[in-house]
Amino acid sequence: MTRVVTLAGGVGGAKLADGLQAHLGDALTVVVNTGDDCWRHGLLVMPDHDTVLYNLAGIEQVEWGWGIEGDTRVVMDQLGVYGEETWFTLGDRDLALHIARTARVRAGARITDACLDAQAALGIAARILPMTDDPVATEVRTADGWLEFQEYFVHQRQAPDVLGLRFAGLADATPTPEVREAFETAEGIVIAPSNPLVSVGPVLDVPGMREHVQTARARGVPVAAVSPIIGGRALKGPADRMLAAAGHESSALGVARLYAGLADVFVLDTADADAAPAIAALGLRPVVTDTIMTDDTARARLAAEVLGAVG
Ligand code: FO1
Repeated sequence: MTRVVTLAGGVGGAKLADGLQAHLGDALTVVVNTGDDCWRHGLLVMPDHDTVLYNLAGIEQVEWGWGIEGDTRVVMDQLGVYGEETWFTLGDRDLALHIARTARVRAGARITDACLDAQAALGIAARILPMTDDPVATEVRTADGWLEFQEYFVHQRQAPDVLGLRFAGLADATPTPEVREAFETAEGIVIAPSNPLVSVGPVLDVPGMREHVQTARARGVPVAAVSPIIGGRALKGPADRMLAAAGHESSALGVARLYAGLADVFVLDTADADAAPAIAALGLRPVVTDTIMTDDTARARLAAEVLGAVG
């Protein structure tokens, strides 16, 4: 089976990763963004890892794209009684992950090892690797100053205009040995349909990560990127507004420009088929298909198309 490494962030990346796992099983490695990670009630919460974890375990809350299907909020409600913040909602079963993982990390385990423990416990075939075990924190500049990512994304419901982005700690972060080894043995690389600025961007900008991708490409490993923008819009989250605010075109072509020189193939939705010639002019082979993953069948179908492009 082709060993594939996928770079992913939130919901879109998790859905494609789930589709890829259906085909690849343990030949899939997902390298996830950790810039959204945060400490809540003394516990380490890793939204992008955990969204992929629950999707690959088949227990994700599908409507929201995060958390566990059918989860309850008894602990959250009681935390409110004690005056704790409750705007960042953590379900009871989700809290169990944060308690177990935080306990392992406090006992000296690497974050990667604590994550791999949870994946094994949930019987997940693929591997989900944090991009680094070093602390990285995405921050969003708004008219009211710099906000922590979840304060912007959840508490302020992505309402403020994004005037800037920064990634505290990223310049000093290093890829884990597992991430380096995944790229060294990769036979295909997929950039998932995640936010190019705050999900895929931080992964690629871990010092040395782009070199890992380019070294793989130099030995013939194909790289396919999937557009997270369809008809100028993001299906979920603020990617379209963030792209525009950062001076990029909020379109499949605008995203393709960000991956030119890094990817060989660009997978875009039929809604944007007219952009294919301009994308080809960037040196990316366009693959036009239905990229909307409404259910497991659609996830596996898109994954098959993507694997066909890197297989
Ligand atoms: N997103 C929300 O819109 N509201 C929440 O209360 C919320 C809680 C939450 C808890 C755990 C977790 O892993 C994710 C959670 N998210 C919530 C989603 C999260 O903010 C996003 O998944 C990422 O940070 C953006 O990709």
